[in-house]
Amino acid sequence: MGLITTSRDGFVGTVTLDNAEKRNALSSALIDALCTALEGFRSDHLRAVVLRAQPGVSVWSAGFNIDELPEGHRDPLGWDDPVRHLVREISRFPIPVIAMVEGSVWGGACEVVLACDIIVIAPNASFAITPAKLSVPYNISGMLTFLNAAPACTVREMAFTAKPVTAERAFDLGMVNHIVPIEELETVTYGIAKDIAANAPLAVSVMKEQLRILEGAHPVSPEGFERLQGLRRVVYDSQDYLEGLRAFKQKRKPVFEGK
Ligand code: KGA
Repeated sequence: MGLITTSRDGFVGTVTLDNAEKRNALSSALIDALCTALEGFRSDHLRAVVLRAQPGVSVWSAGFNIDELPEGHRDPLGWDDPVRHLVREISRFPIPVIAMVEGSVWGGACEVVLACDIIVIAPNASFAITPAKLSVPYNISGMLTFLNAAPACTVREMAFTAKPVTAERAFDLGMVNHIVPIEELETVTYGIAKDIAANAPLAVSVMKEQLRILEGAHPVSPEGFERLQGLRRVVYDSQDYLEGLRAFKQKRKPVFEGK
């Protein structure tokens, strides 16, 4: 079974997440397929890409494939983690990527959407930052994706409570570009894609790269970086981390003890 489908219309490419059975959880296989599709669009010189799920889904993506997270004592979200690859691929991709979202977006998928260049959502979209639900120490560049997308107090509330924010609130906070009735979602999204495609692709891609470098220009001292990595290690070495994974697999609420 395919995990994604792709299509193209003129200069606009579309990648559709197509594994509703597993709620489009971001498995390494799905991410490989998605990155391969993006590379194909790049070599064919497309000018805008829409990233979407199948129409009518209630879950756009359930985030990291929790079944693939390591059992403990290993950084679960290190440099080579598939979601990190995908976020880097989208943000370094020389073509704008537009996320078109209906349904709920969880954890790593929330980061993936927020890493896209433009976000168009339906009123039933919602976004949750979930590491605290699982006792996973999110990685540093991932936290920066959230900080670049939402005010710091919003990131704190979302990260500490792990509760979804509604589409309307995400729009009011400036986290997304447009919220439109579901019947207009495709028209508005593909209208933006066509506007981009009609412009000069070299200028667009260099502006995208300028914005990426400027957004990422947050100096962290080596000591600060090592401190954060050390603190993250305490979390993935903990009993709570194992409990978070176990509880998900056993379909029950986790019992966290802070150790
Ligand atoms: N990873 C792996 N499998 C998943 C999954 C995930 N994130 N989410 C769902 N599945 C599987 C689930 O185990 C079930 O498989 C199937 O998808 C349908 O899910 O059929 P199976 O083999 O039992 P379910 O729960 O029955 O669907 P639902 O009732 O429609 O509920 C949908 C939601 C999205 C609400 C529910 O599946 C859910 O809560 N999923 C986890 C959402 C989440 O917490 N994601 C965060 C993932 O972690 C993450 O991104 C990290 C590491 N982070 O934030 O740090």
